[in-house]
Amino acid sequence: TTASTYANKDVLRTRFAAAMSSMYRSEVPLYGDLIEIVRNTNKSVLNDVNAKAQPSDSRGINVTIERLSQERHGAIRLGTPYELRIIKRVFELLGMYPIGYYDLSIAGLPMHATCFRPLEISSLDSNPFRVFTTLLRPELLVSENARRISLDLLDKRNIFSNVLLKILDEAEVKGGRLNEDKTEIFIQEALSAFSWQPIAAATFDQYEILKAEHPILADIACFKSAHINHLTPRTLDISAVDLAMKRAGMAAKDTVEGPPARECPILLRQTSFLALEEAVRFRWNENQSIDGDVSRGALIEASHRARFGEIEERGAAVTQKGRELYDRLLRESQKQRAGTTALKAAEITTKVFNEFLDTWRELRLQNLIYCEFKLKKAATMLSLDSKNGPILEQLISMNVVEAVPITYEDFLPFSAAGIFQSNLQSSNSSQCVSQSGADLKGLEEAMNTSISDLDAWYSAVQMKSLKDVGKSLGFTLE
Ligand code: OOG
Ligand code: NI
Repeated sequence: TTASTYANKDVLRTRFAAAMSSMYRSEVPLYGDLIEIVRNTNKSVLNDVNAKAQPSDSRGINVTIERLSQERHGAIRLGTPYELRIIKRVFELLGMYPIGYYDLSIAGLPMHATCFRPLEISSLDSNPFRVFTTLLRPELLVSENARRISLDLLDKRNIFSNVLLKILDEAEVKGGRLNEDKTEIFIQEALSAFSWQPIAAATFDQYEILKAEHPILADIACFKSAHINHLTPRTLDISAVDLAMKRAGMAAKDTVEGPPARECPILLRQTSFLALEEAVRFRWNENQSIDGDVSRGALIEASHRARFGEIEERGAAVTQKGRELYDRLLRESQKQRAGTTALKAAEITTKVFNEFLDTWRELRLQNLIYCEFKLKKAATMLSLDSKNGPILEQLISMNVVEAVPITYEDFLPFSAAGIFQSNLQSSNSSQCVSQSGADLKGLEEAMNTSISDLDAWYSAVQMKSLKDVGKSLGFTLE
């Protein structure tokens, strides 16, 4: 047979994300419970919106239930440039590309990150699966010993099967496309790189040394896979899900990361339930084989805490100006919040964020958010006059053009850091990292690809929509 049909990347990504979700559900059953809570909440929010006959985007909820019910992000922590380069190739076959740079050293973590996700709007609509992918920066570790042990462990491990590597090679020869008859095996082999491996690659001593330096370091370097450490469904009402999680007895974080609750949601609000204690078995010493005698008693039985459940509510993407305002208000509220209770902290944040306008119209007019412009009705004989202000605004008030806030598809470094910290119970997190700053070039070199710029991406989406609307109206909009 001539197997010349290639898999559609959007379909493949959907299958992969679903397979990963079911793997994680069986590994971490609490994640399954969380999915149920989120599904029920989303259903009732959408019912509400429909019952009130509001336009569905009045809260920035321009999302279909189809997209929503599959929407997830995951996170992995990689140890070496080699691992990152292979992962990049795996994601490429799934139509996911690196966008955005996240410096986590600002939070005392020896790593930086990017997000792999679809870049086309149609692909995002079909399945927006994204993976927050961090890479260890060994050069930031203060302890020589910890650096040596972790690099040694990472150097010895191989998280990818030969079958997977071969499939990647073959697909790339064909221009980065996967034969349909290879999809099942590809999904299985790729998934295994993200699966939980209950027998550690490190000895117990090595684990203890790295964990004392930083629990994240132990999580990155001591295992045989790059286990997915959480999978996050998107909710339309994070406050409601947060409450339901606590009612269901889950040990949830006490504060929600990101901006406070608003009429017009912006960026990203996130919270999580804490990482679970999971059984892990370690070798006594390096002479003991990992794959040989693993019967009970031959290994040290211990546990590790890394994997958790998270939820998020997505709002509008903000412009650079909006982002600067967000960052300033976040810093301000953090300063004022220091040492207060969670309840008080929420109050303070809400008050500080009053400065961030809260109607879609004002947000747009102040150039704080990005919008997609859509033609609402065929327009003939428009009486437009540039003396009456910007043409675009006239079209919007005449109901000819609609401005729909663009959903923020990415992450926030301070929120990520907050999520990391809450799952580590580490007291000395900033002491193990030397001050150094962002290194976008370093991450790009490590993966041998350039990383798309976040702001440029949203700005291009907005511009394209303007151009399209202008074209159908027969003039140029800007
Ligand atoms: C990644 C944490 C960041 C998010 O949603 O901000 C993240 C990690 O814990 O490895 O997933
Ligand atoms: Ni996350």
